[in-house]
Amino acid sequence: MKASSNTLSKVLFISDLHLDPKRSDIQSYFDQFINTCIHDNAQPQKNIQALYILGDLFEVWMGDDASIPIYQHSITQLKQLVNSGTELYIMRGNRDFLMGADFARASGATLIADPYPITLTIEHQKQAVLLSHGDIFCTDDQPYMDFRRLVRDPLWQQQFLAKPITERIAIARAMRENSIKSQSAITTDTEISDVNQDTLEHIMLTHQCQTLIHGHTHRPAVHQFYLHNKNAQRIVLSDWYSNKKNLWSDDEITKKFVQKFDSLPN
Ligand SMILES: [Mn+2]
Repeated sequence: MKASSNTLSKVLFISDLHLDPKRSDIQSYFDQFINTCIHDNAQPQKNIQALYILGDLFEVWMGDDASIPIYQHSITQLKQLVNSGTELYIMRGNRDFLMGADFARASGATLIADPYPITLTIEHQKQAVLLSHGDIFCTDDQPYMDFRRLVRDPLWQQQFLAKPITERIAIARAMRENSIKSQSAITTDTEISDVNQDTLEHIMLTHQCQTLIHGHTHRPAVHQFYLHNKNAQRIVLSDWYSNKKNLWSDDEITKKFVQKFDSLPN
């Protein structure tokens, strides 16, 4: 097979796009990204096998009934990507944790749990890789972890989603204002806590994965460390508005570099 230096790889990982109708620049990057994938799927040997979106695809999600109409354009884009041959896996983040079955149906995505172990074939070797949004590792921020436990409770979600949309928006606004007062990490992106190393090592060991890919902290990097006396790595994806839309592919996990979306072919 002829090697091509300027094509996307087979499995892609992105997170923290924070798509927002008010941010047309990010929307147009997203459109360009999806169109590039669809274009590649039409080329022999250039198809994108899978796209993993590891949380915070959307800036806010107030329930499928409220938010699908707002994000219909992006959802249609995702569906077209799936129709062109890419498997789409989406994890809920701390912004869009209320994405549900109607969203999955409309976008063609499979919603995946957090954390989520997968097997990637890297340099002809199968490797266990753990995927996460990343906020589960931020255990130094106890107020945030308390908040997370509350809003991820199925009963709380059921009751929240049963309320009228206007009431849900008001509750979310009040929660945000409350969190600003308490200086919790969910306020602004610069205040997001970083991960706790002990927590993530424990979770990686539980899943027997030496590689972890996550987003959320908006601190893109590759961290190398030892886990059970073996090399381990933690790949942190960037967000799409302050750090310029980086993505990771399964190729790059071996190459250890971040590919700028800006460098993708038009
Ligand atoms: Mn997040």
